[in-house]
Amino acid sequence: MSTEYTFSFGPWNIHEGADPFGPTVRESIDFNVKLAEYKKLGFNGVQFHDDDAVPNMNDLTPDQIITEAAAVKKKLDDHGLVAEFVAPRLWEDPRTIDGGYTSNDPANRKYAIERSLRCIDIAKALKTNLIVFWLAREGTYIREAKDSCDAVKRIAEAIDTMFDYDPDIKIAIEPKPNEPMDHTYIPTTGHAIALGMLTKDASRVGINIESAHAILAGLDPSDEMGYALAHDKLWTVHLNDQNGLKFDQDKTFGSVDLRRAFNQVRILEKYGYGQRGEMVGLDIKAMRTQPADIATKHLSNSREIFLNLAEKVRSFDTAAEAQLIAARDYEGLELLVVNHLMGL
Ligand code: GLO
Ligand code: MG
Repeated sequence: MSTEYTFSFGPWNIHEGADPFGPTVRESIDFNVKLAEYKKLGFNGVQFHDDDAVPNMNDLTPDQIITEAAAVKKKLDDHGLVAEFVAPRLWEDPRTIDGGYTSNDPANRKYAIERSLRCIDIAKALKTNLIVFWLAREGTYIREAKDSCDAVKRIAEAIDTMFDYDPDIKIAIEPKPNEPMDHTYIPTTGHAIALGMLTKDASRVGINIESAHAILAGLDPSDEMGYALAHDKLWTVHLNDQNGLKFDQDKTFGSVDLRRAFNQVRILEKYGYGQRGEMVGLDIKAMRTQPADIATKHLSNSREIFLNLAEKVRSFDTAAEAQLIAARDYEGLELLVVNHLMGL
């Protein structure tokens, strides 16, 4: 049975095109207008930061936050959309300059935990139990600034506090090795899964693998996926592409390395990813050069490339593959794959 994939992206993937060296180049699009785009582009799932749902949450009481989030849930229902996950945005507030859970300042650590509990309230109001942890500033610019042993324990303690607060939530860690930090404490899938073992319930800690982040760590995204799948921990993905070791590019899926993308789809297909409700999440930026009226193509194109690659996976000659593997003819296997991708 072929998986019927459902796709998701976050509202930040439709954006104004600013980069560190230049201002915005496209008008801001209202959240409600973005929601109306989802179905047209072929997407059912909405990924959220807590403040995508409740932008002024720092100025509101917990009850007010829940009321606002419930209104967003109503909008999702009106558009026939579902919330896939909510992620606490712990990298913009002045109190998270030096990290959230790993900040050296106890008052700032307290803020990070409070904010995470409000993020859980928002997730519950949006009817999702999945929290994504992109641990943006949980790292250092210089090694001596923090204690790396303490830091990891502090992240685990923060997770425990969240688990105590709500018995149903699960946390999918999105590892990334660098940017904005020089080094982060949870750079890879292996680190993230092992971090789960320091918490009170490892079964509630899983993974969100982003292709570009794995590549930035010098790893192959499909192997990272395989590692997570072996632990039954691949709970969502952030598919995109990345042209080598530079800033996090978030390019259209498959646009740099088609074979690398094929192998990601291949392992997802092989292990039935999506059949238990996991979504094919994208995390992709439009090029800065893209005119505003066509600045959503990166999303629909990535979805199309994913689905076409799923067909390529299904039509791959697995009998020839098995024979070549048995003969240890990996040169032959290489040609089989490349010819298949070339449509030969
Ligand atoms: C940045 C991350 C970021 C997260 C998002 C969800 O490098 O990929 O986009 O995925 O904030 O937590
Ligand atoms: Mg991401």
